Amino acid sequence: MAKFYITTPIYYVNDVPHMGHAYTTIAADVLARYHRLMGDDVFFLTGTDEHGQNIERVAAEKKITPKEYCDTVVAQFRDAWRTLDISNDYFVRTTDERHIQAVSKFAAALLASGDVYRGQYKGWYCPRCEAFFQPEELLPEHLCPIHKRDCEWTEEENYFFALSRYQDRLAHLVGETDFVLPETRRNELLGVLRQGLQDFSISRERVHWGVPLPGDPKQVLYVWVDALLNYITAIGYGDDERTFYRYWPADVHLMAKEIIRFHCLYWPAMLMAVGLPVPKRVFAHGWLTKDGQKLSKTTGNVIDPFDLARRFGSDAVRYYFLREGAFGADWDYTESAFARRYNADLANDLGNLLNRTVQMVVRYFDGAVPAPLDETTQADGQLLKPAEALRSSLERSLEADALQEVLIQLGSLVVEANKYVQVTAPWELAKARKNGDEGAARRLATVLYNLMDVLRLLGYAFSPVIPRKGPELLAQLGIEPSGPGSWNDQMRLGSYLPGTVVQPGGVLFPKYEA
Ligand code: ME8
Repeated sequence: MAKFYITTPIYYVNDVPHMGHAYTTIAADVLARYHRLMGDDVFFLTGTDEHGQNIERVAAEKKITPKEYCDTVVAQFRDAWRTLDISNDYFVRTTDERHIQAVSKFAAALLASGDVYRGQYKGWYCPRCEAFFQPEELLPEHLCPIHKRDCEWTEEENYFFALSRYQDRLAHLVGETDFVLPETRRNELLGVLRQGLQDFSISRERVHWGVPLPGDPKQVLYVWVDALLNYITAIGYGDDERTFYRYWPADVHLMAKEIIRFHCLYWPAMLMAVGLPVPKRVFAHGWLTKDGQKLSKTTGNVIDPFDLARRFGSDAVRYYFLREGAFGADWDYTESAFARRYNADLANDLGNLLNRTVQMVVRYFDGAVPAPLDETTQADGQLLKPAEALRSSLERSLEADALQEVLIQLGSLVVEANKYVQVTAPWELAKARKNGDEGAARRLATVLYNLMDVLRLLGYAFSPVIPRKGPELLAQLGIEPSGPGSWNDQMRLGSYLPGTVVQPGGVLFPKYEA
């Protein structure tokens, strides 16, 4: 059995969960669910990043301990993931005792690697990014290029990691392998590599809320080093070798594009330094904006996953965010586009296909799926050919993390099936059958079998994206959801048992009226 280890970033608890976080997490969930259907041994990880100066400061303002502050935000993240039906296998917190222990072990190994030295740090520091910037990277007035807030001039004695020694190995990893996708991100990193890599400091003297550095407890580990290590501590690095080696290296780290330097340069180099394998892939998707503006708590430009899930249903949220923008590109969210696509793709195209098909099985065959009696016509081929090809085209898109493609392929099969209803006009066949036309009777049975079989395929293949409505759709077809490893069987046409009794149910996706 193949294994599939997928991760999201661990989100900072300095913000409440918003649709930006949800976007990555939904994408990871969908990939995890497909891989489970395919029979892989899946480990899907998400969690929270809770250390650092920023959190220390916010908690002090609120007059609570950092841990108390973290607990309240973590509860909201857990709640968001429950609301969106996220099926993570583990939720890691950097304040977990287990994480802290394993981080200490890793830090000790790193200190012993020969790639760490003491030095003086001077630079511009953004406490929100928890990162240093070169003077030329700053905006005027020493503003952080990401947050557009003040950076602080900082001088302190730190431990440094000799990233520059990994220049050639990283250039090979990034430039010559499929380590980073999509292509645009690879080019960006090659640009960084061409400028020459700088060593970076892995500890902080003035921060207290973090993991103490082994051997020098006046220093805590730099929050980014602490955070990156979640990917190995959560699967047992340092305390459960068997599980660790069962899943490591990760198959894919998902994230948005702003944190690829940490993941594609710092992270593999640190792993190389202690002799561990590097992750197989980093996939960086684009940035979501709303109504043309950056998502921001301060300006109130947020997309609230709880609100959307309440009004549209969690399945619709999951569907829309993956369908609307190419996974990898930046794109803009507007509620009107969401409502439009919801009504068009889900309420109309998919919902109506289900309703009218099931209704026809009830009307013309007393609710029992007919056996296909006829030979295949050209019209049948128009529907059945793409349906046959669906499995391999989905597999190709999933392999490339091309999630929008997955949904486009499913959506075009829905469109094809609706066309098939128009072209074959079962109601005409039913009339002819009533008048004793044997050929029309056979055709009618065949047409409805084909439609039902394609609906079955769609309900199954859509389920990782819409884990509530997919099984509901199948239930209306009289089919139980199938478990892990059912992919090859269920993605084959013709596996619908004639005689199965349909269970017409409610409207799958009620029309949304603003
Ligand atoms: O960076 N569009 O945490 P973070 C798309 N703790 N994705 C978005 C987004 C947007 N507008 N806003 C947020 C951190 N995201 C670190 C990570 S990992 C070892 C440490 C998503 O809370 C996207 O996945 O700032 C992005 O990379 C992540 O949230 C940043 O989360």
